[in-house]
Amino acid sequence: MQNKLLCYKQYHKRNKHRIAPFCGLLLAALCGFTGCGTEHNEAVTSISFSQDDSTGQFAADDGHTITIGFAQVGEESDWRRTNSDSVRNTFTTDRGYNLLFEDAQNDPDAQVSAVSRFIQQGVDYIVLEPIVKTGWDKVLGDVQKAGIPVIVADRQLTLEDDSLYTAWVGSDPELEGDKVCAWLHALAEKRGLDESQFRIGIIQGTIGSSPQIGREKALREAASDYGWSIVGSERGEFTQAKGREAMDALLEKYPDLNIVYCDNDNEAYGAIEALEAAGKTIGTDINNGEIMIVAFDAAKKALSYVRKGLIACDGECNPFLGPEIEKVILALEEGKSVEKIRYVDEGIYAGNQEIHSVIVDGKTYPVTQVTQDLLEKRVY
Ligand code: GZL
Repeated sequence: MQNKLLCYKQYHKRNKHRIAPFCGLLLAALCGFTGCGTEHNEAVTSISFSQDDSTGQFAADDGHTITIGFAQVGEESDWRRTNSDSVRNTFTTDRGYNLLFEDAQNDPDAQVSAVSRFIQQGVDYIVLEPIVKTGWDKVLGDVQKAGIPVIVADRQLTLEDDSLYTAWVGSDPELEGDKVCAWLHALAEKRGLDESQFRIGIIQGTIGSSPQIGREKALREAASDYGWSIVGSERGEFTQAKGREAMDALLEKYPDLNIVYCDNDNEAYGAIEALEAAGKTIGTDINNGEIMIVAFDAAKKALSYVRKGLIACDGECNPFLGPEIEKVILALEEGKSVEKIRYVDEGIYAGNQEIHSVIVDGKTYPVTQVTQDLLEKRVY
């Protein structure tokens, strides 16, 4: 591994993220830009990282570890498990990290308590994937007073004071929804379907989570634009079991429903089970009694269902956030400023090339056809 020694001065452990940009300039002046000049403050410690030329990733050379408190949502879905693996595989001990992993099991109060514990544990950074958008002002205020930078990932949160977090990286769920709805509209136009006959049931993810709110907002706006009917919604909690229960309830209440909008793949797996058990035919020929399913995440298993025609369209949600979070942390360690909000790239998948691309807010997004070759190469 060719190492580019990254050597810099760390001021005070707690406040480097706050004063580091200034400190970096001051130290650069003092050290004549050598990066590793003489110390000017007993609190200053010298840390050197090596950067692997092939991966571009850094690792601490001298045993210095960065302690990270990670407050994870739970293990409700394939997406979440892959997301947790991405974080665990990034912040390993041999790469210079001490990862304190707290799984809140989808309990918002437990997640707030975990963040409070991180303060007591004196972590260097807190990484939070908030179960729901609200309820974070008090505990993140305590975190700010303790001088610990917060990186929010995956889901968004609503705060009175945005200075309570340093950076956010993740998906844009409303755009994910816009793409899938644009695909539904394009399919209707291509096939000459009467969109006023769309009777859509929603299987909702965790109520109050940004993906549930964003994906549903996109659907309701599209329904209003194109004259679709949203017949009802049931809670699926992003899980397969609840997704099945939700589908059973929707079928019971709305027997003429013809499209199911699942907030994630695992709910779609449950919906497929329920529809097949009810003797329904799943497909896109809704004029002849088939029921069309669309979903989000684009996990490998779901894409195999897309290929089989069980899921008509799947909006990708990128779970590989570990390396993206690390980029933020290493930038802060180097005293650099970081983007406040950064969205990761995501695609949209369908079983055929009937619709080649969709346009959302003037931007064109290619629709990827799920082929056997794609499935074999799919990591997640
Ligand atoms: C979306 C993520 C959602 C996934 C679900 O960013 O938070 O939570 O879509 C997961 O699979 O449970």
